[in-house]
Amino acid sequence: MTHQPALPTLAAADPEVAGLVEDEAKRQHEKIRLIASENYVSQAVLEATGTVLTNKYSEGYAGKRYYEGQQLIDQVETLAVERAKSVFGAAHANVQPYSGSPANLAAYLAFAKPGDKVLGMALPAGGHLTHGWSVSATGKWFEPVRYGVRKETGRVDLDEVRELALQHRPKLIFAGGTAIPRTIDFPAFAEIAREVDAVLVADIAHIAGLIAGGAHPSPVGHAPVITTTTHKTLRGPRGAMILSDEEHAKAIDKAVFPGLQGGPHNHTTAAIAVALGEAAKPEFREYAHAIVANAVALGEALSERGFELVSGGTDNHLLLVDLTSKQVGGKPAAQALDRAGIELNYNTVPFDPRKPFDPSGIRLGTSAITTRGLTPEHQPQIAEWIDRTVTAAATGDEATITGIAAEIRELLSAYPIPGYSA
Ligand code: DSN
Repeated sequence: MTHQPALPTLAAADPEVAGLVEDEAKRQHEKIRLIASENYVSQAVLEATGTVLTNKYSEGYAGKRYYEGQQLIDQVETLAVERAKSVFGAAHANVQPYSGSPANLAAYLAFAKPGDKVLGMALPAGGHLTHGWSVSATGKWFEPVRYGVRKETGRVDLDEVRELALQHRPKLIFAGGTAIPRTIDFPAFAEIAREVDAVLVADIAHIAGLIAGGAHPSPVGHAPVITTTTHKTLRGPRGAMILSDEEHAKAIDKAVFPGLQGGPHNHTTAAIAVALGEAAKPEFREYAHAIVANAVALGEALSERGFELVSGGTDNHLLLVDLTSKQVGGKPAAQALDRAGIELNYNTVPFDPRKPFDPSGIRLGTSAITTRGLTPEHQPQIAEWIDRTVTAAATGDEATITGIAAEIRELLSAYPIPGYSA
């Protein structure tokens, strides 16, 4: 098995880097990837990413560039923009943000001034750093106000969001985050934003693919500004986009360039166009629904084994598990699971008494294993491996962990990943 496309020139020119890439491909093949923000892109997306488009500077937008030679780049970017608008039903799309954090920063630059209040979900409750968390520039340069989830339900407390919005009258309200296992109520957020005249920014980085595939309600028509990465459930290259209505389009474009960024990464733009082409196909709808079916099945199997799921389950691709009752911290559990062949990340849970670097929980997502072809029938076995590994981690039983890694390699040998084959 080798990396695909094959890397003979790289191997000859720089065997050290080629060797690391080959080893990473093998590592990805041999692990059950449950990192909720990761996926495996198609061979076509991989190929588009590694093209001569990386050689071109194209500051500006199609038809209005600061460099010559844009005959083809303009077409590539226009294709990505038109496909984004069509897949999501949005009036406007900017496909240039380098990743999710710069996309969110563009929303700040477009619609707020330093010192303005912004309302976002607290990081330990499931929000993102760029929604105003204190260590982020967004929490230092703006005045953050934070909402959380209800302790009894683990779900966003919309009454609290409304009260905070009325009390603080923020310029921006962020809906969305990185560890939210439940459907986001975009119409309710929109009503609150309207009441206080704030710009609602829906950060759909985690659920963009589910929205594209009809497995989560869309914020289009509710949030005038929508930011997203392109590499999570949407299964594109590492990158980002901002969708908006006509009213907010100009400010977004100005904020991305020249406000925050220089030249767009054209090879990434091409790969985003390819991924959006894939997302427009009927198979992608099946894929999006299969992701959710896998997450629900994995959640049920974990619950049956006594794992405590934040909010009791999931509506999307993501599960947040509180390991307190298993008497092991999230970090040692995640590290043991990685040794066992299951990669995920340790995560705070709402109202976590432990610190973010050593929290009580783990976060799981099913977009990558669904791409690989695993189905709900596989989830009881995955839950059993997780259970056995977590128990082994608590008792220091490394032999069990090594045995599970072999069982997992055996299963995965029948489910190759794109980008690594014979
Ligand atoms: N890294 C993203 C995630 O894992 O959800 C957030 O930045």
